[in-house]
Amino acid sequence: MENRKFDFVSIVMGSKSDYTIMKNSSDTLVKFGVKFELIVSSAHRSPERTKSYIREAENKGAKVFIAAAGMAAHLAGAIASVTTKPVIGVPMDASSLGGNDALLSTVQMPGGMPVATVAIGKAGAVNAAYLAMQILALNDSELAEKLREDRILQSKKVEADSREIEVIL
Ligand code: RP5
Repeated sequence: MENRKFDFVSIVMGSKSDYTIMKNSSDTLVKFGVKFELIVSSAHRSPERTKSYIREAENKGAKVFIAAAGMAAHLAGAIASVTTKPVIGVPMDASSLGGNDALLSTVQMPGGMPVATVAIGKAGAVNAAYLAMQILALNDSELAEKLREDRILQSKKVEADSREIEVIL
């Protein structure tokens, strides 16, 4: 059988408990028709599985990795250590520190080992998907056009929302 490769985004979460928030990432990719894989694998609890999955996903055509983790969040950095594909880190609010622990653990990478870190929680999950698509769109004009159209829709929504409640003298 022909071994067909296609570009996709890989979403890795440190725990199933991250899924409620990270569904916002996968839903955003679905909305734009972008293929993705989504798995649970932990930097701490299943380091070997994480490493071997990243290598397999890269071989299958993963072009961007989204890594979501909370607390002492090392998942994005651990993934960055085994691939040169772009890694986007989403800090999860999973402790009494409100996600600030995960934000700092994710963003403070040493030079030469980047993780593009987005906001804590839902906005970060959505933006991770957008950023991943913007990276794919560098080589996909159809996707680039969809992203341009989405910006126009966002602008129109602001105007429509304002019209519903605005007071202008
Ligand atoms: C992190 O610890 C996970 O990414 C999750 O955000 C947090 C708590 O995990 P659970 O104890 O809920 O599995 O590794």
